[in-house]
Amino acid sequence: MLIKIAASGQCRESEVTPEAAYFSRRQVLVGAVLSGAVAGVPSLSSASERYPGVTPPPGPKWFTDKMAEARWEAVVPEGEAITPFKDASQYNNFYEFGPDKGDPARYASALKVEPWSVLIDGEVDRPGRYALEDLCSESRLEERIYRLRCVEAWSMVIPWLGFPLADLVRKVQPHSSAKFIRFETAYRPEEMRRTRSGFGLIDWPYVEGLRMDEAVHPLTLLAVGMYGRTLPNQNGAPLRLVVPWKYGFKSIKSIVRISFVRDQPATTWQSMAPQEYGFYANVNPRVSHPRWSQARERRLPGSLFSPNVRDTLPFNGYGEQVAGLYSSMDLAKDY
Ligand SMILES: Nc1nc2c(c(=O)[nH]1)N[C@H]1C(S)=C(S)[C@@H](COP(=O)(O)O)O[C@H]1N2
Ligand SMILES: [Mo]
Repeated sequence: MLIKIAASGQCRESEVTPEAAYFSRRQVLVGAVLSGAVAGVPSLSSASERYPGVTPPPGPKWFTDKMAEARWEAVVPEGEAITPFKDASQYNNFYEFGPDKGDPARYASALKVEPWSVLIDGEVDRPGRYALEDLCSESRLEERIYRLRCVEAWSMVIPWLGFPLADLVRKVQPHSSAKFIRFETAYRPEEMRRTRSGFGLIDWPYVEGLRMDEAVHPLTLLAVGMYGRTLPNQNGAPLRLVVPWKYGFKSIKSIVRISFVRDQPATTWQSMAPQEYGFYANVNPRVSHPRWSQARERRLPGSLFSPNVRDTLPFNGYGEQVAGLYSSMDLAKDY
């Protein structure tokens, strides 16, 4: 995968910074990586010029302010088309609003996303309840165009707007005893219609987790927007995780709690069906789901007559950047 880094839509050779070098090499220490930002070239085109047809709703002031200095196209997968906004925002998995792909778009507007705060707890120096704008106050928004591969064998290419999870980790200062991060989605039965029924399979709230080295990897993003606007509710507003080399279920939506913990947390899908969904959930064409192959995927949008099927890549195409995190593991066992 080739990755282009630019401060604006125009990617000039001179703007390809050491970050680009990072992404083409295997091992570089985290922290040095994305902090050396491209010099402040003003972004020339507005979000609406980039994504014609996407009408940004009025975002909160902190978001608008940050957009003025967003770094566009910080990561771009070479030669792949961005999925139309319509598909990315109408074909969703967000089980709190129902099991059908159209349910989140239909029902997630009931979720009240402003104001929003996140509880930071566990093994950290600076625990507390943070307003969302305070959590990202020191971070610059970046646009990351990532492949998203669902465990159900469909995929999209989505332009996220967010900041590295590593920024947040640095801000709250975990202790060395914190080996994993546990994330929790809001659980609000009044606003999330599917969580009201007593017979759902899922034990709410939705929970996900990452090992600390995965969490601080520079590709790991906390997204607050997509397609040059705030996140639609159905995509996990106002704050969701994006881990592009893992199956989509790791990318937990509408986060209200981030806990720094000693032990590997019990996560929603892994707890529900451990023989089908692992904690690591790295995209792996060689490890089949017990009920279907993971070797190929349907890139959306497609149609019955043109299903747009392609080979699934190890680590969803991000192996060069992340395979080193797993060098001592058997990924057929730790799937
Ligand atoms: N809280 C929560 N987060 C979630 C889910 C969910 O049901 N609830 N579904 C996951 C799955 S299976 C996928 S594929 C992605 C889908 O993200 P998208 O709808 O923004 O494309 O969200 C993930 N995050
Ligand atoms: Mo998924």
